[in-house]
Amino acid sequence: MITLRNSYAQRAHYCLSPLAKNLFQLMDEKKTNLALSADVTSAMKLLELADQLGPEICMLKTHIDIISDFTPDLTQQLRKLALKHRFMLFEDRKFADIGNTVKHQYKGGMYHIADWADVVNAHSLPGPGIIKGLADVGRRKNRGLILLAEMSSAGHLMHADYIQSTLKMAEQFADFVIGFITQHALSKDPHWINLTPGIKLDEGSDSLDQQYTTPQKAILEHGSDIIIVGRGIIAAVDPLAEAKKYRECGWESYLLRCQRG
Ligand code: S5P
Repeated sequence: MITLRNSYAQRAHYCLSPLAKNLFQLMDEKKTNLALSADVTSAMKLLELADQLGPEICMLKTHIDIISDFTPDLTQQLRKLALKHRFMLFEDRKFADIGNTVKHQYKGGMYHIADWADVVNAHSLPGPGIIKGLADVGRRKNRGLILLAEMSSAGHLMHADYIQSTLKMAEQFADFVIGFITQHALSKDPHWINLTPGIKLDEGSDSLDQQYTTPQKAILEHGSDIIIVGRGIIAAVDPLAEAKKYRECGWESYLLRCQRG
């Protein structure tokens, strides 16, 4: 039986979403389960990070609305770098409205997110209509959606029943929803991708209730597949050297999990 402890390549066969399949394969071939959260406010800095750290990562996570000098050229350049270094673009938009509204937010406005982001995320709070709205736009572009099941911040309101309901909702759209933002794997089903933010090499917190766990704990104890790292890398003196450390740590933990079976 294929479980979460099998390799990414084996799990790829069980994905109903073509994008999820591609992502597992990319991780397997590139040997990285590191996503960089590039939370910077300048377009040039974002492009620099994407080019320099691109070879180390499977995904570049953006908050496009914090860029103070945004122009559409930025997202075109990001797409070029995603192709050059083979990583996916994940716009951390955290949609949270009714289907009709998120449709507009996803495809239009200033950012035209659906035109360049391989993956976006959404809260399950409004109910299945939010997924239907995003799927209307994203399916035909071969995009994927991640549902926020469990956040990393202290005192969040996503309790066990909310998390389970999020999983049930995802199951109805398994060709479009690729997995979850979560601190723990939600299901034994091998096709869901579990992405975990709130990762640093040392546990701790920040002054605004962010909580950190280590790559080893996230992957070996909590069933995470992709570690999302922001300040642990970008605030370092040498972000490239630090990214290599997180990459190695994430990949070794994954190999150990596969070995243990
Ligand atoms: O529960 C969550 C979900 C997300 S997507 N907790 C998070 O921290 N995030 C995002 O991950 C957050 O918006 C930020 O972009 C990143 C974590 O950044 P770091 O600097 O704390 O590693």
